[in-house]
Amino acid sequence: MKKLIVLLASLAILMESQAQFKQASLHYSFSDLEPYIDSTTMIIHYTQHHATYTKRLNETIEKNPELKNLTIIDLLKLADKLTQEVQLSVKNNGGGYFNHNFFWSILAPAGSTTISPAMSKMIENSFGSIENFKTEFEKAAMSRFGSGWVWLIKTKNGKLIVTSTANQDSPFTISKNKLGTPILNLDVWEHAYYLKYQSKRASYIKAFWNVVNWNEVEKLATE
Ligand code: MN3
Repeated sequence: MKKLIVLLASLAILMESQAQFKQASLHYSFSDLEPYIDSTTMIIHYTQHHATYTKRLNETIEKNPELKNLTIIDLLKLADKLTQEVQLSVKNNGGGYFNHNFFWSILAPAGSTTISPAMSKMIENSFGSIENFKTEFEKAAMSRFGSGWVWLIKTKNGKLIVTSTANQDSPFTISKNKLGTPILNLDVWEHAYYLKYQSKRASYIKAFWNVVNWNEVEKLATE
């Protein structure tokens, strides 16, 4: 069954190869984040949820050729200025497209990366300690009502802050956060954890720390 889903998804991706926005390829296999993120969740999340946002975003771009050739970030920043229907699609499908590509990039198999001394220093400078940072991030993830995302953002002055967004909003579509660059995010939609963790969002959030790609986070923080 899993093989069939992967095969069908691969065909769909092949057919979409002419589209402007494409799902980022994963740097690990669907099962590599086990046991913290299970492979069935990864398969459904990547080949169904993320694929659908991507497909619908491309359909919106096809229907609105004036939006062609913008980067996804420029498109998200522009969302507020678009007509309501296009704005909704850009926020939901464009946000879903970007947020997931970003999420896949900051994940890695457990034990494959660690927080470097430089990254630790950066976190300590903003939160006092790694532990305080994790507590604040977990609190934001737990208190996000309904569906959404939690973010670690580097602001223009270099300070790191934690914030959360509803639905598929991103730091680029939320005006108060537009000045920041995301360097880490976590999907707290139920589809991201329900198969394994059911209603225990807190357990999923704790498990997430095991599969963070700290090399990528540091790269984003120092770009
Ligand atoms: Mn998701």
